[in-house]
Amino acid sequence: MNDVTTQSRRKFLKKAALGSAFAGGAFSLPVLTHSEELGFPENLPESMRVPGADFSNYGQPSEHEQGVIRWISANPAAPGNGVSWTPLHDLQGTITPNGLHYERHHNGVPEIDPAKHILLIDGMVDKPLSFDVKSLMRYPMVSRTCFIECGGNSNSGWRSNPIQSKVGYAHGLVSNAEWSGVPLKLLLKEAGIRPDAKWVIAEGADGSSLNISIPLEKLLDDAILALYQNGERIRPENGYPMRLVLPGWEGILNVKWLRQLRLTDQPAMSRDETSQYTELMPDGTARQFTFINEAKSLITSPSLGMMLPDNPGVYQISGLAWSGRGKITRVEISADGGDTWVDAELQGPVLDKAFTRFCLPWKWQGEYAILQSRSTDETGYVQPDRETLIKNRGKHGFFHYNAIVSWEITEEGDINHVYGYDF
Ligand SMILES: Nc1nc2c(c(=O)[nH]1)N[C@H]1C(S)=C(S)[C@@H](COP(=O)(O)O)O[C@H]1N2
Ligand SMILES: [Mo]
Repeated sequence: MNDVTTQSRRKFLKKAALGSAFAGGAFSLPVLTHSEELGFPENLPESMRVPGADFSNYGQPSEHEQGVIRWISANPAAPGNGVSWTPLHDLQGTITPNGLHYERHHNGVPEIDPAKHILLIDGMVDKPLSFDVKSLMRYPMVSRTCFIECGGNSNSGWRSNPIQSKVGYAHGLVSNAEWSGVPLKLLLKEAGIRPDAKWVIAEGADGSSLNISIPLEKLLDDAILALYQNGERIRPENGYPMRLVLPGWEGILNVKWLRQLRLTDQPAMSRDETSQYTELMPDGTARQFTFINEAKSLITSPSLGMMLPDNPGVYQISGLAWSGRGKITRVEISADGGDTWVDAELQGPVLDKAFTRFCLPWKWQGEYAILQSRSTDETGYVQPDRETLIKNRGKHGFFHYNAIVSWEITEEGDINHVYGYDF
């Protein structure tokens, strides 16, 4: 952004004290009169008097919703390696439909016959155990709604220029589902944990034989061996027939197509915890074993790719917040690039380590604005702005980007992604 314009806009915003645009409920919502104009039901179209389409064995979204898709960014040089993004900008509420849960595969989706798949628990245990799906189905199950987020989500934020992608296609390597399955602690205790066991090396049955080290503590806390996703059996791309779900912990640890858990006294130091999923810090050392996804939030509407058509008009600001440390306790919204903040409403129930939807009506009078959201979790952690994140972590980060996202609203109602004013 040009400096002179930045300065004058900044002054203008200060004067306009945009925070007041949120205050009170002193504006009225438009009254809907369309049903009267249509003359419903006398003018019912012929197509509505005859029977509609047949029953179906498995429902699909309306043909009018075909644009609501996971955006695929795959690596043509390495088939099976890539991601597909959840279209967060097209969704409401907090649950990600199974067909739209983001995907991250290192070597494609394996075809697994559930009748032949076995999970082995071995290493530092009293007796190694193996479980097939049928035997697992007899264990007591729990259900838990939580997000899973790739450590590489939002990493375009580290670039020096803000990318102009829709929210989901820049930040949608995160999804939120109700996972049902067997608490891992039941299975580990049954195998008998030796006193010196500290780590568990988890391995998937896909071609990449992904293996990753997980502190035993987490598996004894709230980890689930999930068999169901939003009520139905896990989708092949999300780990069918079974996967690890570690609420609040980085995506890579949520091993899909899980086939082995080996208890050890030290981490494996595998590729995905040394050369990958570690972060170079400003002093040249690397952060490793950064398990937790820290608090984050995004305004999903209005957001890039949309427009503000009514000038002036009332808009419902809506978005998502989540934290791997616990519950979201607060989301604040700014329309002036972070000078003033107003609390958004959190839609309940607010769940631990899960998406929380926030909303706030905003009266826009055609002025230049920068919309931002900032989340706080129950530990008191506050989502940082980009400047603070870079100060703490350096400029060359790749993983764990959780800075405040800024949408620039022009006087014409166009929306752009910006990094704010001063950085
Ligand atoms: N076996 C196996 N597990 C895996 C992966 C993989 O490639 N193979 N990818 C990991 C990564 S990096 C992420 S972010 C999550 C993605 O889970 P999802 O595809 O269900 O969204 O799975 C993790 N578990
Ligand atoms: Mo990931």
